Amino acid sequence: MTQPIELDKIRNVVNEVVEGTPIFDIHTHLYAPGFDRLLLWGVDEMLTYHYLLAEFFRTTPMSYDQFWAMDRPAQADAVWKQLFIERSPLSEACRGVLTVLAEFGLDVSTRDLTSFRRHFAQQSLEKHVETVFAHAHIRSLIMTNDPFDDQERPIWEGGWKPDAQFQSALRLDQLLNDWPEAAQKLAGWGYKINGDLGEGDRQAVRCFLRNWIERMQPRYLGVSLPPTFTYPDSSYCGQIIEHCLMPVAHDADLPVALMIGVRRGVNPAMRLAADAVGKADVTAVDHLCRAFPENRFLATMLSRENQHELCVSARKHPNLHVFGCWWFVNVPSIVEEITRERFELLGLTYTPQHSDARVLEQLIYKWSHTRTRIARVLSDKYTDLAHTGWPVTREDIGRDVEGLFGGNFEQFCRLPTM
Ligand code: FIX
Ligand code: ZN
Repeated sequence: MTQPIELDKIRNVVNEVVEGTPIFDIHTHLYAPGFDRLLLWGVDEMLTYHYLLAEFFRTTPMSYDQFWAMDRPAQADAVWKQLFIERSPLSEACRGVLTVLAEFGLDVSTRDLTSFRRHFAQQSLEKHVETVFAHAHIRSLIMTNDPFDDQERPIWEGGWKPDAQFQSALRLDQLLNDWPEAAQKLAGWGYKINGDLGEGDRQAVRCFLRNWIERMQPRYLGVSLPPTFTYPDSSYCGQIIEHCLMPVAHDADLPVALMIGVRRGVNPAMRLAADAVGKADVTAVDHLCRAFPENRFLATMLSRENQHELCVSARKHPNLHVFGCWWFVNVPSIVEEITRERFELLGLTYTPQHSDARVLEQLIYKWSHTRTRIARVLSDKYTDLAHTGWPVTREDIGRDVEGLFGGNFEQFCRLPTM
């Protein structure tokens, strides 16, 4: 065994290891450059991220229609003026934009959006992707891939294949949350569906899932669910889970990612920024893990109030892997609280964070802000450990952080670990 770290050096070593360990980002909304316009990047996209728009609409007399009628640069100008010039940009989403600009060496004290735009206009996309991965210190990421998305589907049908850097996840929101609409689409694509979700329809849905698993080679099958989600349940969603999703995921040896607690479209005029949060019933997760012990589940919940119960569920079910501080709980104060709670209840058997990045450069701020919080909590935990006389070594910290930053997920998914 190597030398234990002295108590007063633990914080420095944890910071170094957390900074120096590459990350496998297991849930994003980014696309590989081969997806063309679907990959969003640049300062105008960052400024019009839906997290910022929800804040912008609180500050402007402009109507939703007026805002949506403008082109992207004009929208970004409006957001910059309201959120960065007229008031200090101290929300987490605003600070994120500044973290990114500063990381590229741009002088944010100039407040000169035109010069920031010039920097991004000079980049070539392929090279820029590499630069962003290097700055964020990411080794791979997982996209969110939706066969029901009319822009995305043709790219897969054209033969696009995931690679080590941009991996895939098969997203099934429409199938599970809106069966009547999904049934019509499946029928339109040639599946034999009559809409009653009888055995014929179930067979067709299983066939659809197997076809897309074959095509996308996903790391997991994922779905976001409302706070009212419950299981067992005689609803279409409950039936599809039981008769289609579980058997197919089991046979393909793929985990199912449950993202629970989103109330979609609370203010539809805000478009992507329209969604809100609700406290869900964690017993649904318990029931699934118990009813399908041969299946594996990844789970994240949107409500702060659900986090503790989810940890307790994971203690009861080895086939449940908790991940990420999702969306509204991805703010420093709550990340710190949740991460502390998870270390205390689950030790090192979970994945603390995913980025949920929608714009390429957001990888930089989402991970730099997260690293700071994780390092702070981990330092406290190793210090407590050292106080008992347990020898804390750099090797042990390195091993643990590799697990937290992707290794635990790879092991849970039975992927080859890096
Ligand atoms: O459902 C999801 O995967 C959510 O993360 C998104 O719908 C949401 O819009 C988002 O970007 C949150 O970070
Ligand atoms: Zn997401």
